[in-house]
Amino acid sequence: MNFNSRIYVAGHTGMVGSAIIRALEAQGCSHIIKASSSSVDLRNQHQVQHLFNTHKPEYVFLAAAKVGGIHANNTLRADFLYDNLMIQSNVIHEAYRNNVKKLLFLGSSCIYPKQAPQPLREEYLLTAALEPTNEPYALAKIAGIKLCENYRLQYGCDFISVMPANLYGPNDTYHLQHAHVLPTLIRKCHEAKIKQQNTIELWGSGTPMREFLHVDDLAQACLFLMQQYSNVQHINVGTGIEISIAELAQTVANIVGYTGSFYYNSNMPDGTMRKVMDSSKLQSLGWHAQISLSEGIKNVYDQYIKGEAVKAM
Ligand code: GFB
Repeated sequence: MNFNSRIYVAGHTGMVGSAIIRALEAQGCSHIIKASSSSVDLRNQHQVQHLFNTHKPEYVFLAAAKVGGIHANNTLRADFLYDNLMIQSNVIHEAYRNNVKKLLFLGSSCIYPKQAPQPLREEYLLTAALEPTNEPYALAKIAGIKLCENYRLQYGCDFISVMPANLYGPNDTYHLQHAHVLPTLIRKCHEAKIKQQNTIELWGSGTPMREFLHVDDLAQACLFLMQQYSNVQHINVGTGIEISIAELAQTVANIVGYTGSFYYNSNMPDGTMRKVMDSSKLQSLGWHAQISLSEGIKNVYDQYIKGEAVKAM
């Protein structure tokens, strides 16, 4: 991949896709192909065929996906399975048909079994049952990994899969029911501060542990892996640092300036109790995350209060 390569970023308006575009533009890449969901429905095979026939991309970052937090995953189950299976099948198959030089597919740490040993190593995939709240999304992402793996094995395609930790950053979604925990905490703490409320509802027990990765770190890792990694096995991208949801809530409250308390609604699910990834494979290639969680949250909150890079309230 070089400055003049034709690079298609599928999902360019999303948090991950827009971060990859920022990173590519910063490197001087000038031929980036973007297609909004209003012009191309990636679930539609004919529209994806037309897109590839027209633009002939040489490299593809497959960041398009239906995503959401625990409640969205748990309730929009058919949509998470169908949309993601269709999007990734169409894009990966057209990348094969059009002789794309390399494709990078983005998955998620929820592909690993619910009770897998920690930290999660790449080889733990498909060794036991999944977490029920996000089984449809995880199954779709596992199918995406297997598509990349098997197009490589059968046709020699240079398709790789990257599994990030829980992401946050610019262009996140702040929907109170459907978003992930970190943007939701920012919104809840900010609104409680403004309205002078002294208590905030959170979900589950507060005890699950999560590993958070800033999306700009992920974008750097994706560019690095596009250049450096060509292997049949997927690869983890994380920081290796865990935090409980209760600790995260307090961290966000301190940054936002919310001084009230939190209570936990146990009618809402905890999901996986722990999912910290072993990213030693990536680190051994020479890549490390650069953005600390507190620095990243401060940066995102600054943008949130300015109304920048914020979606779907
Ligand atoms: O970020 P989150 O929705 O996704 O939730 P997952 C993380 C943890 O935060 C869970 C708790 O234990 C939630 O119960 N939590 C507490 C809250 N309060 C809230 C709240 O107000 N909103 C939200 N959203 N959570 C998703 C998967 O899992 O992570 C996806 O469903 C994907 O498939 C994604 O893998 C990265 O980390 O539980």
